[in-house]
Amino acid sequence: MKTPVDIAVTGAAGQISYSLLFRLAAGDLLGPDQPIVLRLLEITPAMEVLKGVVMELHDCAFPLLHKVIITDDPKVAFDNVDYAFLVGAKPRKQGMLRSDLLSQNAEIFLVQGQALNEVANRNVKVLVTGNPANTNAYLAINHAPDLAPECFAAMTMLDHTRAVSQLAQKCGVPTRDIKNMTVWGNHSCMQYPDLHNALVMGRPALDLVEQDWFVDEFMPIVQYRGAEVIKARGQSSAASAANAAIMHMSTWIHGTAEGDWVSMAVPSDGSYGIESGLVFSFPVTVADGQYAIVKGLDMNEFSLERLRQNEAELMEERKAVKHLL
Ligand code: NAX
Repeated sequence: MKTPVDIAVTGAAGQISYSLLFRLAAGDLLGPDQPIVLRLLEITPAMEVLKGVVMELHDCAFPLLHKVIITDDPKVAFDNVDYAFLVGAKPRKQGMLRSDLLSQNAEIFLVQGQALNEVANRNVKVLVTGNPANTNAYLAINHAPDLAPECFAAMTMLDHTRAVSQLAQKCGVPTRDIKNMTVWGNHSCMQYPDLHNALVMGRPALDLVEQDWFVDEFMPIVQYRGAEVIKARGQSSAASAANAAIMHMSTWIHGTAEGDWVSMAVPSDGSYGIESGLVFSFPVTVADGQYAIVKGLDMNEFSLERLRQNEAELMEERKAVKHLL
């Protein structure tokens, strides 16, 4: 049997983790012959709930689940981890200003960035899901100076899979026939789900769907999908978010398929004119565990304007947390 691999999950008693943990333990990330240790972080008041989740994990008798560690100390949770899913964050409460939400979450990711810096494996892959995901990742990167910024990414994979699914349904094809989908920018309603490079069975998507559908239906459906799920379910996306987290990390480990790419929010290197360092969703390919932004795509004025709007929103978010940088 292989040596177990340590995986940290924060917000482990929350909704997304209630799906994520069981999929990790079932081998959905690292395969059927890789044992894992789950290191679960929660805030102290959520420990009792977390104990219940751990009982259920044990009750599944997963052959690959070597050990479960629960803690409210980030340094224990991140000790020597290879993979960290930063899911836990404070939800926006009624009457709370967006700037308050940004600041409160920024403090969480500042502390977690520092802890990762101190104790995580130097090649750790850290996926930030907790919102506002891009800016939280930016904060964590800034407080982990001894880790390469490329150890971090924020999650726009759920936006990506939502976009793939909408296009596949519209064209009446299975999702596997959609390639080169891109969601640019911030994981917010400002995001830009872009069909200009998407292919449907090898043909340009924009030859197959009307421009009006792209702008007036596809884009808002993807941008506001999270709100629609809340309206219908009374709770935010959870199983689909967990699936996206696994898909993001799995692609980061195993690579993208030949001729395809995915959307990941990663530190900008200035590509497409986006301010360096901002955590921005780009089309990326992955090989040997390293992501690379897809360069040189032709961008029309419509697309460039949407990229600039996303950059401006992320710079505003950064301004709201600058006292913590
Ligand atoms: P829940 O509120 O169900 O769970 C969050 C958990 O995080 C709670 O159990 C809470 O105690 C814990 N927590 C809070 N502060 C913590 C800290 N400092 N350390 C460790 N744990 C902490 O939310 P859930 O539905 O699971 O969503 C989690 C986060 O994902 C939210 O911020 C949510 O907005 C975000 N999402 C991001 C998505 C994305 O695509 N990037 C999509 C889904 C989701 O909306």
